[in-house]
Amino acid sequence: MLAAARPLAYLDLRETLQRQIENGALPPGRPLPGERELAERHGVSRVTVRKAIAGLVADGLLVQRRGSGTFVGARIERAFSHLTSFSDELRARGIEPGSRTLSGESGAATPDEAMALGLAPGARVIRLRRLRLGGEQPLALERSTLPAFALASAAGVRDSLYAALDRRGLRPCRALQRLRAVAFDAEAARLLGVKTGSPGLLIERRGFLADGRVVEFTRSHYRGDAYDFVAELRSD
Ligand code: 16G
Repeated sequence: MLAAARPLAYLDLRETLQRQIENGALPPGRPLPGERELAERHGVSRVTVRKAIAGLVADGLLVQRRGSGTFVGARIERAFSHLTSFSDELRARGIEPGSRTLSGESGAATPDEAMALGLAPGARVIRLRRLRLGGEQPLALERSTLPAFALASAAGVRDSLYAALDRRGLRPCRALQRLRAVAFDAEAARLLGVKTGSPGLLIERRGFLADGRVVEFTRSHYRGDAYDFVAELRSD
């Protein structure tokens, strides 16, 4: 029996789908069943299904891709207060991390880079620009600048920068981070597969070694529709 007459049926359906997303019955990236199938399965009208889906899209739990349907959003929770790498965080969540190097070079530090890394102006640095992927999905764009002592060359970084630093015993043990909201410009949006102007999170990280040297200055642009940054706070 259709329940279109029940004005709040879409809220029930929205809650049911939300629960299924949260408990993993509908895992990230999975296409949502079609409108007709959902309507039949839950005994509601297709209008109700459409309304429930619209609400979950607005909440970021579902994403609609033109031409290919509605998918469970692959939102990833990242700790904001632990020093981890992109690759480690994704693997811990059972997602295969990936990296596409867009450019890698070495050159003389600009005044900004010299300041961020605590180097003399003009010192040699290595720059790396990468598109970061989770499975096949682009999730972030990262531009890292490192002092020359940190890496032999940009080519030495395969999938993980921190793995490359680890191999030289130079993984940062402390970092300072700053987070800011941004709107993606056309180039970033194209690489990340989102619309120009979509919201993003810019996170700048300066990573330090135990002896106080800065080993990394990275500007990461994370997709706002894919990430939640979480931190535990204490009052003392
Ligand atoms: C994270 C870091 C970034 C670091 C990268 C290394 C944030 C905000 N940024 O994305 O600073 O360079 O991980 O990841 O967490 P990788 O070892 O997978 O290359």
